[in-house]
Amino acid sequence: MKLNRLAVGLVLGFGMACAAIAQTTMKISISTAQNSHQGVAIDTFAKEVEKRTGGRYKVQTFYNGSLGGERESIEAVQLGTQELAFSSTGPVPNFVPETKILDVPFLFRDKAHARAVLDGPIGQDLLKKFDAKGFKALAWGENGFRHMTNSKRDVKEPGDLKGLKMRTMENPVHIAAYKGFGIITTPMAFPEVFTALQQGTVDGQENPLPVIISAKFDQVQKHLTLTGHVYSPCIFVMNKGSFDKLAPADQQAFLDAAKEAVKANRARVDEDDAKGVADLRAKGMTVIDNVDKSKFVAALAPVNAQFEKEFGKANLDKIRDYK
Ligand code: EAX
Repeated sequence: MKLNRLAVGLVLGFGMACAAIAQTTMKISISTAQNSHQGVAIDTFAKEVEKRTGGRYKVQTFYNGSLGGERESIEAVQLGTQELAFSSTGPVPNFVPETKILDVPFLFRDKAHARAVLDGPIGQDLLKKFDAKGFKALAWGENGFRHMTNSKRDVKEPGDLKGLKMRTMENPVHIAAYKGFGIITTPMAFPEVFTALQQGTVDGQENPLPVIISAKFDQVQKHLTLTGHVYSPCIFVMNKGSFDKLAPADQQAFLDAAKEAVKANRARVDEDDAKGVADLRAKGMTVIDNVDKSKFVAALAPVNAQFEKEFGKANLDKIRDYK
């Protein structure tokens, strides 16, 4: 009798201890620093997931491309060797071709327009396209409007871009567009960019202010022009199997955590955009902040005609006219 009670007690105690420590750890990565708009995104995500699942799920965060560049991390998520990634859409068309349309230059008027499209039916439909490719896309986040930097000259007119050797993302739409500017394009993973700029393998690159600042490109680039030539979304992707295995309430917790993370991410992009130019000038960059955008748009007219053929003018207009 006494022994039985002891046995029951032991079993109960062991069960409770197991419940208390039943914790699953998942990995998430970014290519930028922790102190960046993307770092804020995954730090918030990790905190929210832990909070919303009562600590049963823990998200381990990796920064600076320490698990690989964006293409590699998305590949790892697809394979399931890594559960999650927060990435720009740069390499995403290689996995989900439908997302290509979002990287068309001069498609979005401003951040409010882009955010409305991504949060609205067009963006939400695109998220569903990831399902068939082994992903669960949790939410759209933001990288920001991309601007050109280089070490050679001030870019005031589209013609000034001609002949510059620039690193681009591994994104077919970007590569086609920048060729249209007369740029010599060199696709490269982000973790290699700083060294390539430093060693002069390339003259320049293009990225949003939050990336230029957090990657300290001011140390290796002199000239910045606020071209805002393309809006760069980010996305939270998760391995589909890992997501499907979660209980419905936990799936909701992950989705809600991503939503909270996006709020913090966008707020940080706004903050960096607001003070970025002054910061970068203080660090010695020349910043051209008054280009005539219509000239840059005009320079891309032939490429844009190609994009209208590829994506359908109606589909592009649906995004352009979205209110
Ligand atoms: O996501 O590769 C890029 O230029 C990206 O904008 C950067 O990794 C941040």
